[in-house]
Amino acid sequence: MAVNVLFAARPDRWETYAAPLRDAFARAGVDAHLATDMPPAEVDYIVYAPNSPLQVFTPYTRAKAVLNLWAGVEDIIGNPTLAIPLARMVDPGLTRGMVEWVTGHVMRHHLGMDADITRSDTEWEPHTPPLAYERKVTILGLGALGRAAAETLVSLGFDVTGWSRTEKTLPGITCLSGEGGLDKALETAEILVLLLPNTADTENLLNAKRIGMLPRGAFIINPGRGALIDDEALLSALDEGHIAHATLDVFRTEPLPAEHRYWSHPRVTVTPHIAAETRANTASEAIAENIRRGEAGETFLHLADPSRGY
Ligand code: NDP
Ligand code: OXD
Repeated sequence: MAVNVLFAARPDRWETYAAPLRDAFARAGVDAHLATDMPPAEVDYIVYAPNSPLQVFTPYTRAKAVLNLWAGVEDIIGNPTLAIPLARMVDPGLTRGMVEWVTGHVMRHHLGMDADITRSDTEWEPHTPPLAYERKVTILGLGALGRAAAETLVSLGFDVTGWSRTEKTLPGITCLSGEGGLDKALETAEILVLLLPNTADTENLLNAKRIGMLPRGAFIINPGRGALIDDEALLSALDEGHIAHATLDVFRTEPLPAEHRYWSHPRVTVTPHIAAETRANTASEAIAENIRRGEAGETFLHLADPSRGY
C-alpha cells in the first residue's frame, strides 16, 4: 500500500520539489502518494520546512517521521507538539555549496583580494600573500558541513583546526573539543569559520572575551547562524580593528534590518543567507532513502537529538 507523504513548506517550494521527490521515490522503490494537503490522521511522513504554516503536529497521529528540508533544526526541534523522530537535511548538493562558499570567502581574505581589486593607478604596491600552508584556519563545528569545508581547505594546503562537542580524529585536521579546546582553537585562528548549529549551548558563543582571544587582524566568516555571535561585541572589535573583517551570511533577524550597523560597516560583508541552499535533486534522494528505511524497519539517518538541540 502507498505511503502518504505530506509536503509542508512554502507553496513556491512545491514546484521545485514535486517532480524530484516523485522521481527519487520511484528510484528508491518507495510507493508514495505525495501531496501538499491530506487528512492529518492519514499522513505517514512529513517533508517539512520550518517556515511552513504547519506548526502543530498533534493531529498527525500516524506519522512516523518529520523529514526536514533544512540542515538547521532550531525552529522545530523544541516544538512541544513534535513527538516523532526528526531528521535533519544532510544533502550532498547543499554540502558542496557550503564548501564552495566557505572556500571562496576564505580565499578572499587569505589572498587579500579586496586590496588588489580596489587598487588605483596611484598605488602600484605589489604584495605577496602567504601561501595556504602558512595560514591558520579554524572551523567551529565539524559536522556534515564543517568537516567537508575543513577537508577541502586541507586539500588546498591550509593549516586547519576544527572544534566540535565530541572528540574526533580527522586526517590532516587538528581536532579539538571542549572548553579548553575552544580557547586553543580561537588563539590560533587567523581565519575563523562558524559552522555550528544554533542551540542553547552555542548562543553567543563568540562573545567579547572569545573574540578577544583571536589574533589581532583575524577574519570571521559566519555561515552558521546569527545567534552564534554577540553582535555588539563583534562591532566593537571591528571598530577597534582587532577583527579585520567579518563576512556574515546569517543574522538574528533575517532579512537583516535596514538600520543594522552591519550594512554600513566598512569591515563587514553581508550576504543574504545564501551560503548553501538545499538542492532539490540530491535532497529528494536523501528523503526517499529515509522513507525507504522507515518502511523497511531500519533506523532513520541524520536524526536530530532534542536533548542536544541539533
Ligand atoms: P551538524 O549537526 O552535522 O554538525 C554540527 C557540528 O557542530 C558538530 O560537529 C557538533 O559537534 C558541533 N557542535 C554542536 N554543538 C556544539 C557545542 N556546544 N560545542 C561544540 N561543538 C558543537 O550540522 P551541519 O554541519 O549540517 O550544519 C551546521 C549548521 O550550518 C546548521 O545547523 C545551520 O545552522 C548552518 N547552515 C547554514 C546554511 C546557510 O546557507 N547559511 C545552510 C545549511 C546549514 P559533534 O560533531 O561533536 O556533534
Ligand atoms: C539550512 C539553511 O539550515 O539554509 O538548511 O540555513
